Amino acid sequence: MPDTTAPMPPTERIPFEQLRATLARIFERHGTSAEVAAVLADNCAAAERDGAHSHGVFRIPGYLSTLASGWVDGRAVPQVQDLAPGAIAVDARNGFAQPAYAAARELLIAKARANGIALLAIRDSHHFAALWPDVEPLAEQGLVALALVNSMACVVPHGGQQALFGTNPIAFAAPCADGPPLVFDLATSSMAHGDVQLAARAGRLLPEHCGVDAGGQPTRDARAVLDGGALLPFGGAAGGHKGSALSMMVELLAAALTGGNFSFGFDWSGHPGAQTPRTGELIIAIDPGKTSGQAFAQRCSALVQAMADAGQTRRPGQQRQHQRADSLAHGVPLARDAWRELQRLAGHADN
Ligand code: NDP
Ligand code: PYC
Repeated sequence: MPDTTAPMPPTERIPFEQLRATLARIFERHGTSAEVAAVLADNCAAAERDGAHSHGVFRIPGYLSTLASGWVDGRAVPQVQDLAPGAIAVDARNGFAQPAYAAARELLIAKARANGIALLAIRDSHHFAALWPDVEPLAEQGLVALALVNSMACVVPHGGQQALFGTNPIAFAAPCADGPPLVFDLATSSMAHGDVQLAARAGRLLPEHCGVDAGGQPTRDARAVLDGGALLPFGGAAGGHKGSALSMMVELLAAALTGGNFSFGFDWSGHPGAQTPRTGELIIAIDPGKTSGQAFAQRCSALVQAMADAGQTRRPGQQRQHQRADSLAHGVPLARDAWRELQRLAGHADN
C-alpha cells in the first residue's frame, strides 16, 4: 500500500520514444547486441509507460548487474525448431526470453491460424519482466493467448517449510470487440518479488499472509522476506493451496515441458550480482475463429459488460490501459533522479 503521507519526488514526463531509445542505448552499452537491446528496451519502456513499476526502469540495475556477472548471454542468438504443426521450441541459449520469443512469434501465429492452436516452448531463457507484453500483441491480432514463466525459488509451497517455487506468473489475453484486449497478468505468489523490493525500499509493511522470515515465522517486514525469508503462494490463509497448485502447474508447463530449469534447479552462486532466473517459458496461442468464428470477441465484450453490470467497476488490465493513454499523451512520468541516472547509464554527454 503506497505511503500517501510521504513527499513525492519531483517527476518529469519523458516522451515514450525517448525513454525506449535511452533504454536500448543502456542495454547495448552494457553488453547486449543491438537486436537484444531493442527487444528489452521495448519491453521495459512499455512496462514503465503502463505503470507496471515492478518491471519498469526499476529493473535496469538488476539487468546490468546480471550482464556484468556473466550469468546471462546478452548476445545469444536463439535457435528456433519447428517441431510439429502445432509446436515450436526455441533454445534461448542462455539469453533473454523476449528475443527468443521474437524469433518465433510469426511462426507461432501462422501455426495457430493454420491449426487452431499452437504452442511455443522456450528453454534456457531469462525472463526478468512483466508477462503481459508476451500475450497482449497476440490478442490484438485476434488470438487468445496464455503465457507462463517460472522464476527463482522464493515461494514456499503450501504447508511447506522452504522456498521451492518461483513467483511464477500467468498472463492471459483475449480479443474483445469494441475495445482493447482483455488481459490479466498475475504472479501466483502473494506478491511479485519486485513489489517486495519496492516495499523494502520505501519502508512499507507488506499485507498480512504474504511472507515469512528466515525462521519461517509470518512477517510483514519486506526486508525480512528478502533477507533469508520467503513469500507464500497467493490465496492467503484460507486459499494458499490454490495459489500453490497454480504455481506447481507453472513449474511443470514453463520448465518441465519446455526443457528449462525448475525455479529451484539452477545455481547462480558462482555469478555474484546475477538476478535473472535461468528457466523457461511456455506460450499457447489459440485461434478462436476455428471454434466460434467472429463471435468470440463479441462474447468477450458481452462478458465484460455483464461483469460491469454485476458491479465490477475495474476489469483486469484497465489500470494499465489508463496509464498507457496518459503516458502517451503527456509523457511517461519518471522521478527526475531516476531519469538522470538512466541518461548517465546511456552515456549521454550532457548529464
Ligand atoms: P497485480 O496483483 O498488480 O495485478 C494482477 C492482475 O490483476 C493485473 O492484470 C491487474 O490489472 C489486475 N488487477 C489488479 N487489481 C485489480 C482490481 N482491483 N480489480 C480487477 N483487476 C485487478 O500483479 P502481480 O503483482 O501479481 O504481478 C505484477 C507483475 O509482475 C506482472 O506483470 C507479472 O508478469 C510480473 N512478474 C514477473 C515474473 C517473472 O518471472 N518474469 C515473476 C512474477 C511476477 P492491471 O494490469 O490493470 O493493474
Ligand atoms: O517480480 O517476482 C518477480 C520477478 C521474478 C523475476 C522477475 N520478476
